[in-house]
Amino acid sequence: MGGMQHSTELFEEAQKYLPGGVDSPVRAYKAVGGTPPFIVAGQGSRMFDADGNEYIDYIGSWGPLIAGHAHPQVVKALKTAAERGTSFGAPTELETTLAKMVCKAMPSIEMVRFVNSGTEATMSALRLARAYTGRNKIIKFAGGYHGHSDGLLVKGGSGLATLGIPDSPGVPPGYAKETLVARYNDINSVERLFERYPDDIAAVIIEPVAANMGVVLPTPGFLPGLRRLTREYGTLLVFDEVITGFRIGYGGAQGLYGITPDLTCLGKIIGGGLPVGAYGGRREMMGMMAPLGPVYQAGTLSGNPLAMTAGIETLKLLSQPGVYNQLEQRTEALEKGIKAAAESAKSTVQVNRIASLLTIFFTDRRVTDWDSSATSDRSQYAAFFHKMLGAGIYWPPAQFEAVFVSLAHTPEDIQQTVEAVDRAFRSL
Ligand code: KE4
Repeated sequence: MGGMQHSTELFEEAQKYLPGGVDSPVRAYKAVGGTPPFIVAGQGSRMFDADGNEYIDYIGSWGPLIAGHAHPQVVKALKTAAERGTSFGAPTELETTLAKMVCKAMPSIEMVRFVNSGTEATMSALRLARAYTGRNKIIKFAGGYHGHSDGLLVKGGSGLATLGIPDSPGVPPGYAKETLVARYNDINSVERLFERYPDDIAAVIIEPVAANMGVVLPTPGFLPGLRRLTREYGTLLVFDEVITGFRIGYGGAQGLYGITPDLTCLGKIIGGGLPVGAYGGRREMMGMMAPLGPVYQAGTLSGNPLAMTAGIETLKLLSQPGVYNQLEQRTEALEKGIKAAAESAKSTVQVNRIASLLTIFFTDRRVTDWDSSATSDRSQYAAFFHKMLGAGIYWPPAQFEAVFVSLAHTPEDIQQTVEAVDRAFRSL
């Protein structure tokens, strides 16, 4: 490896002007320690840092780059689009084109609005849910992350069925108390909240497959149970598919599990690496959004031509036959290699995987919710992370994130990664 001298200097300089030297906290390596390499380029499954180091990349910008870095088809289309101008603040056909692709992929979405981030998507979807139902409370799940809007930076109060409390300074307690927190995979914890607040809950928002407590799959019956309860109480079911949308299948988690949510939030992949978010649902509901209806939401760069172009090209690549089989095969091989390495090194880890999403938890407990995920040994994870980084494998710099495998990852990449995992486990 080419050392870290230049990244270290760049990080020192960045910290003078950017809080923590970064524009998003996870990038600063607080969870794993050390200096984050400053990246200068990506190509396919690889990233290159300012010190000449090359990495096999398993974050893919935290999900968007399912086709790999700088895919030729995406870059070519972006160049052409950019030469026509980058933003108009006026309607373009590109937005309709991507909207049609989204609606075709997820039939629960009859109408969609593009925004610039997943945060905006969930914030707007919950405003719509509150306007549509005339109710104020929402339910989220411990360990679920839906972006950083005030009402979602909330943790469970003490005991169960209590009002949420702020999970960050700056969130007014008045906002937090409208958010109730349930336990993922525990339908009774949701039922108790509905029994306590039968007429107050506008929406349940969930990552149908959780990826922000590490990857945690819904147990059979959990999602159908949520659909049943929300219908029974006149509450909207909001699927936050910012990560799962077009990731675990072209139809997202709703396609895979056969659940029809009332609203869906998207992001990441549908922008192909450019800033994007989206929310959508039935026409009668989306028709409440300005300028059609009274619920306000707007955005200078919403639906901008570059993000639309990158999203369209990425979804075109994902709609090719065999794409999801390839992602499944690559990631299954990675999972099997990790489990074999753990076995031979006698490491107690859990590996949760679905499609091309995977997390290694450093705990002997099966991970089915936040409480079990939180038993993971963070210092072990940090040591593992640095062993992998030193071996040229860019693993997520935090235990409670997901590994993202792309179409650009080759069998040789997977083999090289498994060998690095084997060496890392043996050294722990
Ligand atoms: P953004 O506002 O970061 O585009 O999206 C927020 C969001 C919403 N919903 C889900 C399920 C998400 O995972 C996210 C953002 N994901 C994190 C990674 N866990 C983004 C990485 C970061 O915060 O830097």
